[in-house]
Amino acid sequence: MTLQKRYRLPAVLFLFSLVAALSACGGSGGSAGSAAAAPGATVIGWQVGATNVQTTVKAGTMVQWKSTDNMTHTVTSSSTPSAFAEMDVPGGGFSSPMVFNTPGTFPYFCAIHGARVQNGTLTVTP
Ligand SMILES: [Cu+2]
Repeated sequence: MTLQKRYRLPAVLFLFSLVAALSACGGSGGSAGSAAAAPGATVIGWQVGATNVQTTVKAGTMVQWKSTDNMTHTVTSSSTPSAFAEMDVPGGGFSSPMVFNTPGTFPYFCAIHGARVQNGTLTVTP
């Protein structure tokens, strides 16, 4: 085995992981959001500075997040593994409606502004 061969494989692996990381970052999230509230949806206000937002709903409830500061946000699960697909919240608009059928506690944050200034927990009861 030559010295050259020894170094070639790790370099290729590094490039592959870099491409994977970049494409994961470039993804625009699960949904583009919507302009209006869905009928019957529980609407959660979502803005920079909204921390420890606590909402409790019954299983089967439709939930939507609304940008109340006209800025674009995300609703991103902070569980590992992720408990739900990331949602985009367009500035001044709503996330796509999402029905939570499984009881549990779902912490989330905004991936654009960061968990420090934007985080909450959705609790779904049976
Ligand atoms: Cu945000």
